[in-house]
Amino acid sequence: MNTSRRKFIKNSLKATVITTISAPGISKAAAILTSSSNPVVIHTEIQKAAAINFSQIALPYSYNALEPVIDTMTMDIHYNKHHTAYIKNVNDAIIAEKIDFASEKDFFANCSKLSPKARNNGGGAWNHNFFWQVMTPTQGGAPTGKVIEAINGTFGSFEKFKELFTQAAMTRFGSGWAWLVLDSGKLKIGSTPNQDNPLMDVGDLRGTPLLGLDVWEHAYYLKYQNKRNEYVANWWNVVNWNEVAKRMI
Ligand code: MN3
Repeated sequence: MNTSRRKFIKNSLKATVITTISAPGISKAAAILTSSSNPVVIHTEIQKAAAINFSQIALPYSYNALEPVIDTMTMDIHYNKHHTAYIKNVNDAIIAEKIDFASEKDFFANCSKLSPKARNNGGGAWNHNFFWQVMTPTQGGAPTGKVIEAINGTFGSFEKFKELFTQAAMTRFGSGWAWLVLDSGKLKIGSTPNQDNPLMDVGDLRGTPLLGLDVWEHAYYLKYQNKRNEYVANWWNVVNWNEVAKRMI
């Protein structure tokens, strides 16, 4: 966290404490202030309470809902084992390393300063919450409205867009993600390694994620084994274009 931001938070917290104390009936904050001669202690106490905490969203559909594209066992293990572990591990890191960013946005914008544990598990926590939401059993097919207009305007056609996105997914060596992002009003396609994402201050691909595809082997190996190309080709049938549209602000 940079100095000016630290100062800002410290000052705003101080202001909060003073305001609180001037109100009657809030004895706890007053007690902290009066019992301590060191204002830094107050700052630390309050900042801990405001620290970020990642939580796992409820899966928006049942484990078998994306069959036959994503099989039930893969969905169950992916959500209940892999994703749950990322959530637990990032929250452990936040506590152990006293990470005190107040928002996910700030956490990722300062990712280059975090430990590998915080960065990798923070990415894993966020990326999967995103991934579950951009899939649906009831849609798939082609996007409409402003999404198709933007895609056609940038890539020429939906087919060309799918070709470029598939290329990003296929050429990501090892584990990672393929993304469609909005960067300063422009659509971009790219990929990130491991659990990195375009919100992080690392790597070349930056922007607001609109669509993301997990290409870790754990996402497809039980059903597709080494055939990542078939997984990617079938995945278009479960893309939730309404969620993509919501993120295009
Ligand atoms: Mn995964």
